[in-house]
This record gives sequence, structure tokens and C-alpha cells, in this order.
Amino acid sequence: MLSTKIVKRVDRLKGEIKVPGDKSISHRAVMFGAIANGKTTVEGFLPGEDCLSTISCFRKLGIEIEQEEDRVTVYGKGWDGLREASEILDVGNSGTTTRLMLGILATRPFHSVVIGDASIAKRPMARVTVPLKQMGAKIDGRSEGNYTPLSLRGGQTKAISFHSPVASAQVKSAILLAGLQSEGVTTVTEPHKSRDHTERMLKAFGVQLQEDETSVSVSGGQSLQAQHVVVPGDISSAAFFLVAGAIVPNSEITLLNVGINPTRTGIIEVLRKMGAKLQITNERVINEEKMADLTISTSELGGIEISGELIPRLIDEIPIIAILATQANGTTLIKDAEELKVKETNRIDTVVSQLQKLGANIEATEDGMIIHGPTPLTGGQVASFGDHRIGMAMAIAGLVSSEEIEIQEIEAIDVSYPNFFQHLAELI
Ligand code: SPQ
Repeated sequence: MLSTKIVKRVDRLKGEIKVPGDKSISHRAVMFGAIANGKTTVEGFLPGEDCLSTISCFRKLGIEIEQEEDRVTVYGKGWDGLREASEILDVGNSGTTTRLMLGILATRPFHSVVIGDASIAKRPMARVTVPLKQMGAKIDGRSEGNYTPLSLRGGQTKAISFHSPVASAQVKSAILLAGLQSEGVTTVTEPHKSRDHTERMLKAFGVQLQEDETSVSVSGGQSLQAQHVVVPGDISSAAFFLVAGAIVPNSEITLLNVGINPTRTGIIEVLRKMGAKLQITNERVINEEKMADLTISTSELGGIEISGELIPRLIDEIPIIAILATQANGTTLIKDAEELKVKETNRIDTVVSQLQKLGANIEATEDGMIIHGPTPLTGGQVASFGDHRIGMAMAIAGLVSSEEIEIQEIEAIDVSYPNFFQHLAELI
């Protein structure tokens, strides 16, 4: 039975919250811990469904992992500590688990079967299975290995130099992980730099890599050494409250310990360009990752263009940026964002169709959307379509809509922000 949630207009939002751990970093901490030598400890882990899927898959691959809320211990036994799973590896809703795990399994001399939910079954995997097959892994699945269920037999692989047609951290990470156990030097080049948590965390685990603006290279034969990982708060989760603080009248919200890795801070640049009052304080670096406290208050906003290299730095924030744009003066044009079509849902279609239901002046384009603001949002019935970021974006829309909004399939939010509604209630 799918649940619904009603969200009503509020007069103000005030307070301080600590958003949960970064999803991208939490996945990587478990995976890198699993292939490292020794005991990796993680604090600030995100206990959302996606990262729990990663833990479950690596347990099936023979790794002992303890998890209690945001604390995780991974007993890594090196690359050779991974064992053939007797069960299917179920990635749930998580694209990151699927693609990065394929990169790790590509060099392991055993058979694996990878499956996920209905959304994962529609997401393209050829972007990683094609290069991994070029390296020597044997992978099959629907449409020649483009869709789950996937069957994989890893083994001795050789390095490649791969030019990815898309800026994707999952593609880059899968190939680099396979490259660590392949013969020769593996290089990945992308059209724009995607998030670089893999590079930063691999360095922290003792791996040598060479980087320039859009390329990364690793030599084969490298092992990882266990670490203590401190996970910063997820800026993609913070983004919902940053937007809420900017558009709800009489508001001031402080978000503590948010990761501000430059490959993720597109949302900060957009908010500032649109005129939002946003302060960054208490900046520090832990484990190669920068974090800070962010304070936002109600702001007069103007429309802008969002395109080019900025897109990979805010790709997951576009659903909530669309809500922001409905409350800004003038036109916001989002382009070069066709990657939105292959996320948990086609996020161009879901954002545009749900916001149109609420009276927004928004239209879809081939590679993004155009939003004319400001428009008062009306109430109504919307759905997440099983996409966590759509569910949270709709909830924030409800805070400024004239009538209440009923959101269907709200449990999707547990994928990345299980205590989202608790945090929202604390601010009201
Ligand atoms: O893991 P998943 O399902 O792909 O999650 C999403 C999200 O909205 O949480 C995308 F749908 O984030 C991706 C992100 O879009 C997480 C990610 C990573 O951790 O490496 C990278 C981005 O995807 P990509 O395809 O650009 O590599």
C-alpha cells in the first residue's frame, strides 16, 4: 500500500538542522572499505535505502559489515576478499550501487547477477557495461547488457582510455575501479568534470591517481588501505531546505556540516545568482572533503539561465531549482540537462507535469525546461512516481501553495532522506 502525505502552506520556517550524510560519499565509504585491507570505520553514514542496498550487496559478496544508524564498520579483506555471492545482488533503487559495483566486480574472477527495482530496470547500463566489456569483463543482460537483470563474470582485465560522452561520476568511478585491478594505465575523460568523491576518497585510501580538469588516470595493481571516513551532510538534501528558506516568507534556516565539494556546489551558485541571501560559515576540510554551515533567509529572486559545466554540478538539484524558479521574477532557462531523462524517473517530464498541475508556468524542452515566474502555486494532487527528489520537491512546493498539496508515493523519500518530514516539522 503506497502512502500519501498532505503538506500545507506555512507562514515562516526558522531553525537549525543537520541534514543526513552525503549519499555519494556513504556508498563509496562502504564499497572502498570492502575492497581495502583492514577495518574501515564510517561516521555520518546515510542510513537511507540506497546506501543500505550497497551494504546488503557487499555482505552477500562475503564482507562483514556492521551498521548502527550513521555508524558503519567494514571489515575489508582486500580485493581478493570478495567472494562469489550465492544470491542475486539486489541494488533496489540505486544507480550508484549498480554502476560502481559493476566496476568492482569486473575484475573479480567469479559470477554475479545484479537486479534492481522497476526504475533501475529502465536506466541505461551500457554506459558502464560497454567500457567494462572492452576491458575484458563478460557481461550480459537485456538489450545486450544495457538493462538489468545483468549477469557478469569478471576476471583478468586490461586498461583502456575511455572518452565518456556524458559527464557522469558513476561511469568515471566504475571504469577507474576496474582500472585499479587491470593491466596498464586506465584513463577516463569527460566533457565536463563530474563529482569527484571517488578520486578524493581513493586518495585518502592510499591510491595514486593523476588528474587534470576533465581526465583521471590510474595504474593497475593498486590496493586500498582501510580508513576512518567522516561523511559530510548531503548538499543535495540540504538543497530542499535552502530553497524553502529562500521562498517561504519570514524564514531563516541554518544547515550544519554540509559538504561543499566544488563539484557539487552548483546550487549555491544558482541561489546567489538569483539573488538569495545565503551565508557560508565555519568552513573546514575533513578527509579531503570541504564542509560548512549554510544559512539562508527569505529573498527577492530573479530568473537566470542554467547550462553548460554547471549542469553536472547541480544535476540532482534541478527538481527543487524548478520550484525556486516558479517563485522568481522573470524567466529561468535550464538547458544541456538531457541526463535528467535517465534518472529515477524522466525528471524533465515528472517535474514539468507535476508543476503544471499546481499552476506553474513551466514547459519542457528537449534538454531541460523553461519556467516563467513568479506564479502563485495552487494546491492539488501530485505524485513522486517513486522518485525521492520529486517527492521532496513537491513537499517544498506545498509550503508556498495557496491550498494544500497531497503527495502520493511518499515512501520514495526514504531512499536518500528518511527523516525529511521530521526535519521539516522542526522548522515550522
Ligand atoms: O544513485 P542514483 O540513483 O543514480 O542517484 C542520483 C540521485 O538523484 O540521488 C541520480 F538519480 O544521484 C547520482 C547523480 O545523479 C549519484 C551519483 C554518484 O554518487 O556518483 C552521480 C550522479 O549520477 P551520474 O549518472 O551523473 O554519474
